[in-house]
Amino acid sequence: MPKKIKKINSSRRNFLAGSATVAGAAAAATVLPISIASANHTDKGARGLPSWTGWKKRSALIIHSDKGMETHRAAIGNSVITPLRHVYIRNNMPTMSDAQIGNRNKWKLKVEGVKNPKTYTLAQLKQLAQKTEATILQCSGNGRGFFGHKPRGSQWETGAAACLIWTGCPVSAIIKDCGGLASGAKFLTATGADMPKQLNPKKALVERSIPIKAQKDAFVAWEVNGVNIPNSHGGPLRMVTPGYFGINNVKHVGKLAFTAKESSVKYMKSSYRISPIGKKGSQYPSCWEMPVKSWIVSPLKSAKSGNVVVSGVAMGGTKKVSNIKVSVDGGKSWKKAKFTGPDMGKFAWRRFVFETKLKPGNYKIVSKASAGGKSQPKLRMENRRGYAHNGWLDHGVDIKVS
Ligand SMILES: Nc1nc2c(c(=O)[nH]1)N[C@H]1C(S)=C(S)[C@@H](COP(=O)(O)O)O[C@H]1N2
Ligand SMILES: [Mo]
Repeated sequence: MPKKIKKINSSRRNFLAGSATVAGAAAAATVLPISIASANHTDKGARGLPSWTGWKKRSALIIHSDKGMETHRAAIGNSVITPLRHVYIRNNMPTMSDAQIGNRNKWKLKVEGVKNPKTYTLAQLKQLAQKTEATILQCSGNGRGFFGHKPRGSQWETGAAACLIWTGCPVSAIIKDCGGLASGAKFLTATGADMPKQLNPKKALVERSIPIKAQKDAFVAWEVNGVNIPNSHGGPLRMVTPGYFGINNVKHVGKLAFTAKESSVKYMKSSYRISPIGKKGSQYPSCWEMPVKSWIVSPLKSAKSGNVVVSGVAMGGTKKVSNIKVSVDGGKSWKKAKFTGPDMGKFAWRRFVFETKLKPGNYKIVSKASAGGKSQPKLRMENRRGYAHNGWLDHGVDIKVS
């Protein structure tokens, strides 16, 4: 069992914020078991953070509500992997408490829709197969704050996204161990165990279906950036769906089912559908695969004239990001930027830098990534709830050079 750390402000905690490198994250694993108590959604703990995730770094986050906090644009770090204390939180249901979770290694995962249905404990999954992979966790509504029609929901700008290293058991190994898929399986459906019992599952169960082809990349993870997945990020076991939007990465996962149909709960049927403004319904596309996207991380407001280093992150969604361009004149002319830092595979983002000489004046700096033969569009795709924004214009920054 992870040791409980009561003093959330201790220097050992702060150490995690600095663990932005892979080696640092791995080193953190040996000294930093995490266990966070309390599932009370509204209880404000130390420094304005909700107590159920009081170990977060307050200054790295913008708190939108008691269910959503995003990383400041300047706080995703310059080491590819996002420090865990800076990572955004988005809850549809309250985070499960230590008391609800119990012994982490005894956590159960039920598997259905296979030849031989089984229930695994977390300890058994650890012995079945393992993989470690960097992926991007990004809320479908990241960038919603840029929409003109003020869609309902957290007004995220760029910070409902993180690049994280997970360790878990591949879904393909589970399927194999269960004798293969049952016939007619078209979707991989994952169910969270976080819904309070008194609620109606049709309305409140976090259950998400993704196309069955995603099983080859998907895994159920127990570790993130070298530590046990904290409760507020869906520990002790969480679905990781590389290349797919945040909601499909079901936290506190208790069941995997290989189903003929998509789940009929609200979070599948009507929420997370990309529909025209004023329309809704299950006939519209679900928030599944993420599109190519990039944004600038620095500078954000001002710079000194002379040599200016522009930096940011670029992601390909389900494809490898191949190219990144920067414009300092609002998109009239573009130049190639350079990727820097480790290439952690197609599901991770890449950090980019662009060096330029700027005279005093006002500049609109924008970035445009390409992946799999597609480039970011200039404009957002207007839609009711403000999902899947990858337009480059809104993600630019207005800089005053003096
Ligand atoms: N069980 C469960 N899984 C969940 C959620 C939830 O509320 N419950 N929220 C989803 C949403 S909308 C997003 S964007 C991500 C957020 O993950 P994070 O809070 O670890 O950043 O988890 C997804 N998985
Ligand atoms: Mo989300």
